[in-house]
Amino acid sequence: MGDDPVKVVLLGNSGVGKSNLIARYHANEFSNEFMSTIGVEFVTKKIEVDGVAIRLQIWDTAGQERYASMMKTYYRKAKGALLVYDVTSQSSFDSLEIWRKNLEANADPQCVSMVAGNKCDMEGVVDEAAARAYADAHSMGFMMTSAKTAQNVDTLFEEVARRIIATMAAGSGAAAPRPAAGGGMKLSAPPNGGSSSGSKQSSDCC
Ligand SMILES: Nc1nc2c(ncn2[C@@H]2O[C@H](COP(=O)(O)OP(=O)(O)OP(=O)(O)O)[C@@H](O)[C@H]2O)c(=O)[nH]1
Ligand SMILES: [Mg+2]
Repeated sequence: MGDDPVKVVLLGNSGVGKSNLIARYHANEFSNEFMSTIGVEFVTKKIEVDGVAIRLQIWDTAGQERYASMMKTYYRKAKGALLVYDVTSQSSFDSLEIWRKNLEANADPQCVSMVAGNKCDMEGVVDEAAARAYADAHSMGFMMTSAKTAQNVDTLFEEVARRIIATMAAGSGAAAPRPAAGGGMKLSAPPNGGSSSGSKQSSDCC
């Protein structure tokens, strides 16, 4: 994949846990306090998936309606998208279709997507089978995650990276896999203002 960063965007209603998913993945952090994201932020993390090095550039923005105008720029050049809902909020799941259509209208047609049912450490109200079926129907991957306990967080980002690698390889035929050099990460703008720690979390299924 070379050293070019690969853009992944997180989408979903305000409060579903986008920033905390990124903070957990990037810095192994979680905050119980709800501080809605202002503007657009990104972090980068270099990982290796199936022997291929890839530098993910993970973008976060507020899921609030008033930021809708900046979304066109947000989607630009995204190779992957994570559509996040909160398993305790039916309306956050119902909104995914709006986010998906927005993505479809603005992102590159090659952009791969995954649905994440976040907050799976809590009792959910959203029917998981229906959520999986929805993801399937639109050729999106599906995963239940918890930014709080770290369940499936690494797996979620690794899976989207895997799908991006496969799509890029199929599209260009040029990207020769090269071994990853180190596990360096660069914090360009911390989602929750904290510093990195970087230890690996469990990725058992919920
Ligand atoms: N129990 C539980 N709470 C979570 C989880 N993820 C996030 N939260 C909580 O949900 C609230 C919102 O999380 P954020 O990550 O700020 O949500 P967001 O999607 O970034 O919200 P916006 O920036 O407004 O779009 C916070 O109080 C978090 O502590 C989770 O996996 N489990
Ligand atoms: Mg946020």
